[in-house]
Amino acid sequence: VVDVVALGESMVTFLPSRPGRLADVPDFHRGIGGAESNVACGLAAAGHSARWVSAVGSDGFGDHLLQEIGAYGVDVTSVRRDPARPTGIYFRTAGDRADQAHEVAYYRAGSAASAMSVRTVDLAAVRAGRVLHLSGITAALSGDCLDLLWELTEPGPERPLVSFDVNHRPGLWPDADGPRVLLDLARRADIVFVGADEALDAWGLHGASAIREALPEPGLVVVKLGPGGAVAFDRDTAGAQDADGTATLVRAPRVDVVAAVGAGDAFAAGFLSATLRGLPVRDRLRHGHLMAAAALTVPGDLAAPPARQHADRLVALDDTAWG
Ligand code: KDG
Repeated sequence: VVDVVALGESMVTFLPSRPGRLADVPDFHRGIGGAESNVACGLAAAGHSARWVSAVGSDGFGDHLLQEIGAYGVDVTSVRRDPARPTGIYFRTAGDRADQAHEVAYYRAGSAASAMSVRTVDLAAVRAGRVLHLSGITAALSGDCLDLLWELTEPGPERPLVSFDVNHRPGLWPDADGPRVLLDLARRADIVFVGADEALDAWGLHGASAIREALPEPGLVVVKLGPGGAVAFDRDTAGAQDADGTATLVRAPRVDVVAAVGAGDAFAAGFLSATLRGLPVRDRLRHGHLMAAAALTVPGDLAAPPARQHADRLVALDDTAWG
């Protein structure tokens, strides 16, 4: 059994060589992006067995994604090569300063991954992990991709623990259905990751408790509060009479942010790694923050996480070190 399977589209990313608007940037560095494969890479780097399931074109960018993600130790053997469709790519600016707009230009409509469906994806390979990590990005890619998520989140004996990162990307949704669909999907998951800002944008929900009330089903809901940290509502381990579950808030370490992109994925990887190790919720949040801190301090999506022994020592520091 693999520890974690992550399913979703990955893309070759082009990052500007210097600050500025996309209209002005003269050249770009190539990187890799993809929320779900980022989570798989983070978990593999943290010592877990991880598989990424997706589709890429039979093109050089597809080769590049398989090489790079495979080099993290992620099993890429279930990624389909599609000779008829290209690998998606995207360009973005860092948008790290508050006064700087964050621009994203996707070239992914009609990509190989957007054609994933219950017919083309190896469902047994997707369900073979202890944890299946999905995100709301896939829901926006196509009707077939959305049907695939409904199938994978259908309750049943074959279903692994489903982790779902809401990842609301308004620019990807062709219509106004996104928020409603994302809420329905989140309600079918076992572990949900959502930013307080995206819950406000998508669902008009103010604050962590309102989000928790809107998601009564999942055993565990993690609401990310940016620099304020993250709060986990853990219904699974709460007493039967405690209908709201227990809430655990852990503040985030303060770091000099280079680029926020990838930080949510790194947080999910740290949290899931600690979950697989059976650690208590407070320590899962701390491991999430440590991996996110590493990702926040590099321009690309992925950063090498602290070694497990080192991370464990940081997590074990007393509450004064964690604010
Ligand atoms: O979380 C980082 C991702 O947003 C980035 O890698 C690109 O997957 C991506 C997307 O679809 O926005």
